[in-house]
Amino acid sequence: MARPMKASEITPKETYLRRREFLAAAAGAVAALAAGLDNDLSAQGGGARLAIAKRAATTSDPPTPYKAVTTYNNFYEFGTDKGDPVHNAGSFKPKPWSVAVEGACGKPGSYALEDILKPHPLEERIYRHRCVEGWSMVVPWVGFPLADLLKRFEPAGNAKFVEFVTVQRPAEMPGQRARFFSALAWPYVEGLRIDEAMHPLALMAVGLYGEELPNQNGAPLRLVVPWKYGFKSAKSIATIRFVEKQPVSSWMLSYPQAYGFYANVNPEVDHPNWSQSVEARLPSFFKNTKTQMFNGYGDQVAAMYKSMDLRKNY
Ligand SMILES: Nc1nc2c(c(=O)[nH]1)N[C@H]1C(S)=C(S)[C@@H](COP(=O)(O)O)O[C@H]1N2
Ligand SMILES: [Mo]
Repeated sequence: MARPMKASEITPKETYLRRREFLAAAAGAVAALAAGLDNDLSAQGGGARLAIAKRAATTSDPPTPYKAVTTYNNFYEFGTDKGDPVHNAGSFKPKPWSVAVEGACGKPGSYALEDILKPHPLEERIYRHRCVEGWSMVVPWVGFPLADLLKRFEPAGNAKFVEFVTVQRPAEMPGQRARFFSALAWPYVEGLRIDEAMHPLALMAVGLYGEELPNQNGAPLRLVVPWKYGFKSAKSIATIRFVEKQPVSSWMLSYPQAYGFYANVNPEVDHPNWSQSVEARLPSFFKNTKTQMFNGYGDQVAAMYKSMDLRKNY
């Protein structure tokens, strides 16, 4: 006869999966079905399970079902529809990987992924994650503070900003070889002011739901900056560059009236084409969740913008 399972034997993944089943059985199921999130995709799952040293939740909102997190994605290198990345990222190879560290710092060079990860105990951080398009999720990311990584490269005094550049691999990324039209200039570039990059909430993520990142979520290494719109969180990072001048991001280049450098979540500054005051919490598509200033992280980050006009610096 099977013995009953002790609570200590239940892994977090199992807990999540149960919660996910529960949520699917509840209100989410109808919306998820309508959106095609429950189609049986040949979805790219995550990689190996990760050993997590520490856990912290910054919200009591329930995590968004794994399936929504990994099948409803923005990753234009794999296509512009939300369902494209999970279908098109299958032949992307996140290993082996290395990151080029450049610019104003004491330790520039090319670093193998293993060397980047080695000194950093992994943490799980449950964060709200909001796209500028008006959908949001709650994701249990796995990673480590970006600050801990950047400090190892010894940023110089004139390193006022950090630029993050996504890998350029047209052979593996169909969006980068679009022949007639490209929504973004490649490679994908994003940036943070150095104090933002050093903020303890800024995460260098390597996984979600306890496993290595699926390709469509930015394997093997992506940023998560929870008080900013999702586009600040560059995926599949190949270059980290310490610079003196504010970088020009891919989104600023494509539509400067809509996508500013700061991109702090701000319900009072509308996108030129839609309101930013509400959001749809996936897997629901109803925009009935009120968007919070700085995505709800204002008590921790507002001080960094005290002297700025956040309508101008959107
Ligand atoms: N390289 C790269 N990074 C990217 C994007 C992209 O198109 N390319 N999209 C951004 C946008 S708009 C969002 S909302 C988030 C989505 O992250 P997720 O798919 O893990 O939810 O990734 C961001 N990082
Ligand atoms: Mo986004």
